[in-house]
Amino acid sequence: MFDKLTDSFQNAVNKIRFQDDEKALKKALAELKKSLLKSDVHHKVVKELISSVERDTKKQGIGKDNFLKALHDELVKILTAKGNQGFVFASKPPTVVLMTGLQGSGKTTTTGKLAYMLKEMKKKKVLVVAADLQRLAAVEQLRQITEQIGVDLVADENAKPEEIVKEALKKAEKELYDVVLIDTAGRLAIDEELMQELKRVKDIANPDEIFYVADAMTGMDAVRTANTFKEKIGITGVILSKFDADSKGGVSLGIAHQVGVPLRFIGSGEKMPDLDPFIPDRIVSRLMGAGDIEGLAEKTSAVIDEKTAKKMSRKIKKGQFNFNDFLEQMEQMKKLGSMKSIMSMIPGMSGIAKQLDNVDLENSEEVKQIKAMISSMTPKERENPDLMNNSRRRRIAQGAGLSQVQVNRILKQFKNAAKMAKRLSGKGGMKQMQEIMKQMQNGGGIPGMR
Ligand SMILES: Nc1nc2c(ncn2[C@@H]2O[C@H](COP(=O)(O)OP(=O)(O)OP(=O)(O)O)[C@@H](O)[C@H]2O)c(=O)[nH]1
Ligand SMILES: [Mg+2]
Repeated sequence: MFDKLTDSFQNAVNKIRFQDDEKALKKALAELKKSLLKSDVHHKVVKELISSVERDTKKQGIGKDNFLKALHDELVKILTAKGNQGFVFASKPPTVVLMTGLQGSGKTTTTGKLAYMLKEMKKKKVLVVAADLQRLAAVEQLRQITEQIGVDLVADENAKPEEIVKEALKKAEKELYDVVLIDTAGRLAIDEELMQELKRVKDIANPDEIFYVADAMTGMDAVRTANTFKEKIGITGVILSKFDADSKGGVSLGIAHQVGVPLRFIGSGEKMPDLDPFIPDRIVSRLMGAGDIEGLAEKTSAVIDEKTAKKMSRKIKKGQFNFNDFLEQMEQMKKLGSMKSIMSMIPGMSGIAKQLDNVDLENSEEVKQIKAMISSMTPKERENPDLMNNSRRRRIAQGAGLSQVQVNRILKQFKNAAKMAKRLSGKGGMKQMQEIMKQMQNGGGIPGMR
């Protein structure tokens, strides 16, 4: 997610040795400045960062460690604005959140993502409210999203947004919802009439939080419009959507500082799990290539049920991992979001994450074929693929729309993968794993899967 920025920081840090002179520091700072500007970080923010890092490094003595520490501390400072971090619940439920933003910025998608996160990770009872009646298809879009994630919706195409919000709050009170998320109409630009509507909704909703959803691809415009919304209706947090499409990422470094409101979440894809909390010290750790173990642990522990994980690892150790387990694992992986964002949270793996740019595990041809094949197999065969003789294999291939060669190849791959997993889970497995990672990094692909 932050590949380019991480590269910039590493390049700068590499310019300076463990003990060094002023000339080296100047070089490192120049490199840092150049690459930050290239990543679209605002020039004022860059200037402040550079001068503080220079001052602090000199004060502590010029060298790699002190430079790193100064950079780390300064980044945390710049990314931190007064206010809440991540999602904060009101002391008395329900926590009411108003979602605002320009047209097409990603409000509705982000509302769905927040609802999904609160339901799946925090086990909260969430109510979504469709207060966008500008666009005819808006209510339908929200209906589809909430149905998909299994969250309740209050909508009425014929009522005014204020009325819907009133009704939703009553319902939330009565039925003990933990969180109410209000999706509002988009504005093409800062339009007075719609601003007034938003103010009326705000007055009735009396929200605990007002999030401004900004499209990361709009760069500096995101900062400007966020500032206007802050002035006109007051916002308590910014969410940057479409961060996956914004290859530079610089706007995320400046926005909290420039708007004076914390950046709370980052949207990194179109799917529901593609939303990450933006917690400054964790982000800095990721930016410096040190991963985010805390974030990873939070994500996996909420999604992966411990009992299943233990059962799986026992099976893997015995080499008993079968096609039923495979389907179960795929379901769990789906809840974690993109492979790329997971990899970038593991220390030292940001390099690999970069190469996973276009890997969509769920929709890859390979996985589609495997799923088609599994759906044509009987439960017994899924448990024990050796039961399938030639004629069964032919039938399965027909049923799945595959050739028999493809079926045989998948079965063989699966056997190899199970063997490899067994080996890796045994003694010295970690070391072998590292070897494999190294091979992958050199562009060799996943051994045993080809
Ligand atoms: N790649 C990517 N696409 C996103 C992200 N968030 C939203 N989108 C896409 O952006 C488009 C607009 O998103 P919406 O959620 O409908 O935006 P909106 O702000 O509700 O739009 P209006 O209701 O018309 O104002 C959709 O196609 C989304 O799939 C993201 O984080 N990454
Ligand atoms: Mg919308």
